[in-house]
Amino acid sequence: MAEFLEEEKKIIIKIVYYGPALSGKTTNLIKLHDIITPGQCGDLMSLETRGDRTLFFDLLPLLARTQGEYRVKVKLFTVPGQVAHDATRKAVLSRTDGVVFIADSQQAHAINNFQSFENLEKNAGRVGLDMETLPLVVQFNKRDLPVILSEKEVTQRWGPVGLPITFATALKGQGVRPTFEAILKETYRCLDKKHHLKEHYRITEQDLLDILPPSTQGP
Ligand SMILES: Nc1nc2c(ncn2[C@@H]2O[C@H](COP(=O)(O)OP(=O)(O)OP(=O)(O)O)[C@@H](O)[C@H]2O)c(=O)[nH]1
Ligand SMILES: [Mg+2]
Repeated sequence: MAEFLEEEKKIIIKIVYYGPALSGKTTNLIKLHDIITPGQCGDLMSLETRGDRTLFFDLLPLLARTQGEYRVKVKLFTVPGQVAHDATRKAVLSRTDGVVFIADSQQAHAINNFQSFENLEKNAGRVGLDMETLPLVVQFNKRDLPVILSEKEVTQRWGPVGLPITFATALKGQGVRPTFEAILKETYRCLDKKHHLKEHYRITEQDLLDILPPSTQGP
């Protein structure tokens, strides 16, 4: 639920990276932090980590430049994927405007992905988010590993869920940007419908996409 701070002329949009343990949620934020220019990107804050594991959450604050008087802040969060941290996942998910679900492409992780997606559905319900209308993009990460589901298998299994699917090797930065662009578009569409961002605030989809620097090559 985007926050509209009328006095400060600021709109805050929240996007949460969700998914099973070690699927690459934090890595996606690290790579976005690497490519977005410092003027539009704050520090990546990682709250409590042990080794690779997020214990609480990560936060990356981004700033979109707009034509109108309102500024838009986009806050990216990750949840801790480990099963035990369900209460934290629920708290981080609360009031989000969009979700990127990071799945692990390895065959051995196929069940974990579905369980984590079911956990997302359950927690969305608990915090009053409607999965039917929530902007959502699914990324299949770790495409560089040897024993993974093929793109065809992923599409067969996840296609019926009816969500946009992207493929990534976040560790090398591949696919991170298209995934972020996809969730920005989905989230903009949803917020514009609800709050008339373009008409009332002169904020366009392109304003959000311009958080990313112009793409020079590939993904
Ligand atoms: N081979 C490979 N490894 C990756 C890729 N993306 C992330 N990793 C590695 O996977 C491990 C976990 O990545 P994280 O980004 O910390 O995973 P996470 O989803 O934030 O994990 P939790 O915080 O425990 O939920 C790290 O060692 C990453 O370097 C990828 O595309 N390919
Ligand atoms: Mg993490």
